[in-house]
Amino acid sequence: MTTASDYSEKIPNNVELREDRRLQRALESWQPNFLNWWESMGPTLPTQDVYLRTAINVGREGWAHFGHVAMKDYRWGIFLAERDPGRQIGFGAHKGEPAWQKVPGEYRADLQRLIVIQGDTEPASVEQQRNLGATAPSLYDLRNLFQVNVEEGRHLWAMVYLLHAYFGREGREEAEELLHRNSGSLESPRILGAFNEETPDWLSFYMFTYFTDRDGKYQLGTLKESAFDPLSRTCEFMLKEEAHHMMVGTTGVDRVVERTAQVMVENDTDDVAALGAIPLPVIQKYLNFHYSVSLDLFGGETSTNVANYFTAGLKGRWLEGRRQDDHQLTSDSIMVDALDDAGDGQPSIGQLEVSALVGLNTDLRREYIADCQGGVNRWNKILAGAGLPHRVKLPHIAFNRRVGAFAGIEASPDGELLSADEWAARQGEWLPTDVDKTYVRSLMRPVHERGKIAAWIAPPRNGINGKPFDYDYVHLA
Ligand code: BYC
Repeated sequence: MTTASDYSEKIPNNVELREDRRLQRALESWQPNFLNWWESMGPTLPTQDVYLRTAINVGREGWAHFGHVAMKDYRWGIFLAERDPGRQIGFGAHKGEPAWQKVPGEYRADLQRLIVIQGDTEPASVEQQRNLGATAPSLYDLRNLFQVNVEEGRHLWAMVYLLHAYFGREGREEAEELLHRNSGSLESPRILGAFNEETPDWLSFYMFTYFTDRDGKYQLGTLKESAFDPLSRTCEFMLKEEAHHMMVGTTGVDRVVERTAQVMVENDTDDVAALGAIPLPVIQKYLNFHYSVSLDLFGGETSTNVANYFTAGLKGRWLEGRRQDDHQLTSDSIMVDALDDAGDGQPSIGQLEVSALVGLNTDLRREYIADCQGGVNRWNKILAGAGLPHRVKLPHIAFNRRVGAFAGIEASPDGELLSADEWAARQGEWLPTDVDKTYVRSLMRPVHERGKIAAWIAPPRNGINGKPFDYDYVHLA
């Protein structure tokens, strides 16, 4: 079922907003608050206009428009994927029943919580990235940063629409709160850990868009399965935009590794810091950090919350429809990573059999880890292609964890358990130190000239939307 896209309204949408004046008014009164937030917490680099993709519809025959727009005039709209009127719930206790068009009273609180957590991450990432424009390595990268930022803004709109349309006064209050919490704030931080970390340099940005946006891909994938049809349709469309964010991260790290490898080979040295590239051990440390904080975003290895979400039909599994089981899991089990304590006070890292429902965060995290390994394989291929024996790798699942089974212990990237003292003495070998961060930051000088690129990163293979690398992607103010 297609609903025509209305692009003439204050808030572009394909949800027939004009048919519901109350909702339209409520969202129109949230809009200036959003714009104030964007002005005060969004990108700081002044620009005239940016070559951006704007979502204008959801159909197969083209859903986006590309063109130079002033960022404050970006048309943040509300777009849900097309409705399938015959859609049935695919898992949990309500499997086979028609998908819900309204929120069932008994699941209201849980659904609202999931939507708020999802919504909270979107503006958080914009806040984390707000100063990066000042040090962009090229106009192409600058444009991609802003594209990611405006789309995260649109994803906030997507969640706020659901809160306003389906959760009454409480939903409207939560929508306000989404603009009041801030990344890194001491009084009112963002909800999930990774979204209070800094993104102070472009290596962090690429790692964030590779590892943390990828958590977004997997979480949205599970919410796309939701019995609550408006949430499912919203997430389906968000995933379409998310693909570009993945591309920015994947090719961003590719290009850093490529440049480092090139400088290593040309100068026959591992010590590329003196030559203006980012040393491989520093890249590995950034990878270790962003991967481990992103693993935390999946919640505990075992969780009754996730068991309840699944049974209720609120949150499914990654590619639920392709799973070859009963989609209810009431009598299945799964091995999850766990800390074994043999009773002698010497814990070790092992596995534990638990009910499949309680282990669903682990199930999703494993899908994610397999996907992350794909990036590592790519980067190692670049190193191998340059004739280098060096390799990067994903650290052990227990490394640097602050949530879940390993929150209370420390482990090396190889999974060796460490005492607190050993960890304190050695963590600088594995996580970026102040010296590493200062070095990376020292490379972050803006290259805002058309067709030019910073020396620590290789140019991209392709431009955006068929445009060349040296296109005028951004006009600075
Ligand atoms: N930090 O039962 P547990 C994205 C809390 S990213 C702080 O194991 P559950 C994006 C947890 O809330 C995707 N707290 O957790 C990316 C719970 O609190 P309560 C965002 C944490 O509920 C880049 C307690 O610990 N979307 O889109 O099974 C740019 C016990 O935990 C953390 C979602 O996450 C943490 N890391 O799973 C832009 C989807 N982890 O109940 C955007 C919605 C857990 O004791 N969220 N806690 O007060 C969910 O599905 C789940 O809430 C979680 C946690 C997966 C986050």
